[in-house]
Parts: sequence; C-alpha cells; structure tokens
Amino acid sequence: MYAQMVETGSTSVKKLEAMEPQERAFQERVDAGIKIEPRDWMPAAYRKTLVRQISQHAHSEYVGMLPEANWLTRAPTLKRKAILMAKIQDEAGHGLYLYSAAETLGVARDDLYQDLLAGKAKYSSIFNYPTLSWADIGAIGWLVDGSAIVNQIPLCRCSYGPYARAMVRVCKEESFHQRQGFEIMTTLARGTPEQKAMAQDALNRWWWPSLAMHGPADDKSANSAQSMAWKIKRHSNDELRQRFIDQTVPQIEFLGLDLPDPDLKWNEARGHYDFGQIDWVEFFNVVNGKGPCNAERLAARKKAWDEGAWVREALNAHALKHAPQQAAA
Ligand code: BYC
Repeated sequence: MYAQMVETGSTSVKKLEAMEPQERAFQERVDAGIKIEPRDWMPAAYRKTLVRQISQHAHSEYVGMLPEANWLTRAPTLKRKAILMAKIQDEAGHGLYLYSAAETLGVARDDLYQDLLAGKAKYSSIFNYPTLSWADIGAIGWLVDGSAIVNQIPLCRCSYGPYARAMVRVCKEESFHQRQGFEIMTTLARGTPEQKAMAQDALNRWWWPSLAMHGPADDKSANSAQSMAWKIKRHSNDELRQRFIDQTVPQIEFLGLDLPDPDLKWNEARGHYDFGQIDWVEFFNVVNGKGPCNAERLAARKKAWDEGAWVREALNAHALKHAPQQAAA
C-alpha cells in the first residue's frame, strides 16, 4: 500500500497521482518492496534524506565510541577490558560500513566527516552524556544498544539496498553488545549493596536519554511521514520508543532494580506500558550542541583527526608510489 500516513510534524507527502512518471515508477518500486540501488534513478529529496540519515548514523557510531573508551583503562578485569575493546572496535566498523553506504549516494566521506568536526552535522543525542561509573558501561550496552537494535532491525528492510545490507551485520553485532551490557548489569545487580546501587544509579541516568534517542514525538518529527512513504523508516519514533519500553521493563524487573520512572505502569487496555513525560527541552538542547558533553566529544574527534594527519599522508604517499605498478598489473 502506498504511503501509510502517520500523524507527524512533516509537511505533506505527495500522492501517487500527483507524481511525474519517473517519480511514480520509483514510488511503485518502493511500494512493491524492490530495493533501490545506487545506479537507479531516485528523487533528489530521497537521496538527500538518505545522506542525512546515514551520515548522522555513521557519526553516531564514531562519536559513540568515546563514552565507552573512557572506561577502557579502568575496566574491572582483563576479560571485561577485552570485551569492551572488541565492542568499541565494532562501533568503528559500523561507522565505516555506514560511511561507505553514504558514499554510494555520491558524497565524499571526508566532506561528511568535516561537517561533523565543524559542528554542522548531527549525531545521536545519547552520546553527549558522561559515563560516571563502570555501571554506565553496562547501561549503555543494555539500554543504548538495546534502543539501537529496536530502531535498526526495521532498517534491515529499508528501501535503499546498501543501507539495508549494512544494517544486517550491524544488528548482529549490536545484539552481542546488548547482551554484554545486560550481563554487566546482572553481575552488579546481584553483587554487593554498593554494586547494586551503582547499577540503579546508571539505570536512572541512562533511562530518559535512551527514550529520547528514538527521536521527537511523532507530531514533532519533521521527516517521519516522507521517510515512511519511501520505506526508509518502517515505524514511527513513538512506535519504536514504546516497543523499547515494553521489552525493557520486564528486564528491569528481572534485575531486581527499581523502575526509573514512577509513571511506568502496564496499561491493560492499550497492551503497553504507560510512561512519564520525556524532557523535550533537554533533548533539543542536547541536539543543538548544548548537552553536558557535546564540546568534549567534538574536541576528542578533532584531536584524533589532527593527530592522524601523518597516517593519512603516509597512506597517500604509499598509494602514489605503487600507482604505476598497479596500473601496469
Ligand atoms: N539525536 O524528523 P525526525 C549506536 C533529529 S549509534 C540527535 O524524527 P528522522 C551506538 C533528526 O536528525 C545509533 N538528533 O528525524 C554507537 C532531525 O533533524 P534534521 C544511532 C536527532 O531522521 C556506539 C530532527 O531531530 N542510530 O547504536 O526521521 C555505541 C527531527 O527528527 C535525534 C541511528 O542513527 C537524536 N536522538 O528520525 C553504542 C539510527 N532524533 O536531520 C551504540 C538511524 C532525531 O532534520 N536514524 N534527531 O536536521 C534513524 O533511525 C532516524 O534518523 C531517527 C530520527 C529515528 C534517529
């Protein structure tokens, strides 16, 4: 069915009858579930939306390494350190697949990355919060990667082939990340009273940012209606947020931790948990660069870029030196 309408803050979505033949054929392909590939014709706005979302997603993976890296040198055991190192390396890999997927749309990775460093590009709000204790590493894996899976599994069926295929592998790895986070939380929740208190504190601090991570409420989501018509997004922000809450509350109960929101209650009529008000003022402040760690995160990425200049130069010099041999071969 064409363009399931959702009530969102978006401007109106063009009806099939109002489209020119080329755009109409494109939309019919999307509606039939046929993947769009890089060389296929696509509306300029579809391309632009994909570049926006995929590059933001790639930046999120890159910036998202930083809060966890903060605990690499202080992980409680060698085994925990090795696992955390592997997880952070996975996030770097996700960034690479995603920048590559964005490049299939005719943009250059360096330009996208420079937009991030210049503070012009968005990345997920969640990574602008600090990691204050080891339990935060458990909470990130459990709640942040947990939110990411709920959001990203539908992206495996997104209409753009390279993005959909990248997400298949990303989701497999995110599911390992979510389990490692839950396992850290289980250990702490069953540990000493101090460890349990640390787990509770991490849950209380990461709960609300994890809900906000799913994006503004549907009536404030500028892009949802069009992105859903194009089958880039398969579900609205509110639907995915509710799905995350419904699957996570029983996990909180299993851990024996207190619910982080007094309004979290099962609603028999809706078949979902009700929950309290998300602080959208805080969310938009964080998105607009005024979160607790925005400046620190960008400074860290800029430092890594500057300090990596010699590696880029060396790789370019090596490539130039071997270009004649490669051309001959
Ligand atoms: N943070 O119209 P809307 C990970 C922006 S990394 C910041 O609903 P859309 C991990 C939005 O961009 C996983 N900005 O937008 C890594 C838009 O602004 P623009 C990251 C946000 O695109 C390391 C405006 O608000 N996941 O898992 O339809 C360690 C209006 O929103 C946020 C992805 O990137 C936010 N949270 O829907 C551990 C998933 N939310 O661009 C873990 C891919 C909204 O118009 N992305 N905005 O200026 C998506 O699925 C969608 O882009 C979103 C937003 C659901 C996030």
